Amino acid sequence: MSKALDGIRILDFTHVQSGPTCTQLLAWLGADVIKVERPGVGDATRKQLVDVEGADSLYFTMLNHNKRSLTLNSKSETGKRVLERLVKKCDVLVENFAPGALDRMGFGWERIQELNPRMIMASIKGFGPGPYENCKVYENVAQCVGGAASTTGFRDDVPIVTGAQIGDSGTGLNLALGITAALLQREKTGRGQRVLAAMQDGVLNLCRVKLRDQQRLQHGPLKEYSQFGEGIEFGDATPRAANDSGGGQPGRILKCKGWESDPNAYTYFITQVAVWQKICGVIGKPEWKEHPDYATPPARLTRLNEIFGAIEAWTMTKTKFEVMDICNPLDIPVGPILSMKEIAEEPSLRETGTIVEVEHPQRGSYLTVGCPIKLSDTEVEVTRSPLLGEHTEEILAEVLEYSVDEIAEIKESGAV
Ligand code: CAO
Repeated sequence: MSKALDGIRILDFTHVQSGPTCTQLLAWLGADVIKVERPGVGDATRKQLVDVEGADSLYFTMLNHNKRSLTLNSKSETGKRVLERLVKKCDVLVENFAPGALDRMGFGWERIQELNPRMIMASIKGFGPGPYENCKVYENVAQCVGGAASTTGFRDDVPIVTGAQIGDSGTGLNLALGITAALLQREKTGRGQRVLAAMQDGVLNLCRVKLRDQQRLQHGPLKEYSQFGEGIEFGDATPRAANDSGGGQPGRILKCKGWESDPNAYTYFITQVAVWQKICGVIGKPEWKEHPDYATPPARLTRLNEIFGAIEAWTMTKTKFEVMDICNPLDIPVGPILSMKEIAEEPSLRETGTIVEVEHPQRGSYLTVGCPIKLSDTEVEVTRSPLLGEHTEEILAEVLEYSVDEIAEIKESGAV
């Protein structure tokens, strides 16, 4: 079966998490991704969080499937010549170096355009243009400067970063979309272009409902937040709202049977307006169905603690899966808090390729996440990440079309 991005070749200058997320996705969709790494060193994550001595870490393998690895010292004279040829042979250059690194290497946007006017140059940076554009940024910094941390956590406690890597992997997804759009536009214009995805922008984009609430605050308290019903005044910024949904359909995380010993024996429970009467029936409060203090969404807003208390008294008598089994047929939206262990063992996620088991020569088999986007005409087969420099000779010969003697010379120079 052909794949969506067949024939697209990517010069992958990415490292750590954000950029590799993007190029891994492009590789899954069929692009030929050539990961360029420093000889003898490679992507720093290869040797970070090592769990199997001598093997590439899970951190690296889980971000670099379906790629080929070329080692190249792009700061040496020979290395620069090889890189020039690579730029001419590729469609897209993807990078997430610290700001200015590519210019210092001699491969800024103007040089890239001279070498290959069709090339798309795609970058992830911590910040877009402005006062912080030269800053280095990691995941949690992005979550803090993008508005996620100030709105996550409990009202009376410190700001919290989330376990979801919204700054790194989230921005990688944005960049992949930008690249595919630029490839489509190139079909019409014949020209490449620059694509920038800033991590601050990516996090903020995912926090839009909190910016919505910031503006709603100017017109009165946020009535869907628990703090309204508790009579606690709002300040001048969107507060942390713990597990409140904060939207038009109030929801919370509630204890389920076993919560005393199992840290994940909880369910999310949404009191969707359309199923209010069914909720009252399930939790044994039929009198709330028509009672004026409970029957309408505005009436319920000042009573959320009492209402969720009653729902929790019911959920605590059931396991989180029983809650799901009872509520789903009634269209009541609930979701068990699944642990990573439960997710890793969930057969349906294996069947869809969302979780995949991969064989690796240094570490044996391990689990990884598969492609989260399913295309009916592009079957994704997850193949293991490359060893450092595993494809150097192959790429020099097949992609860059160097002769045997030239390859020997390049190797002799220490550039690869
Ligand atoms: N050959 C020769 N030199 C190479 C090379 C190669 N193949 N690959 C990288 N280098 C050089 C770079 O040119 C750079 O050199 P200079 O500093 O002299 O310009 C140097 O290696 C280090 O690159 P870096 O500054 O990007 O790496 P770092 O470890 O110091 O910083 C990070 C890492 C992530 C903070 C920074 O790259 C960054 O801010 N990136 C943008 C934001 C981002 O993606 N953050 C998410 C990271 S995941 O949490």
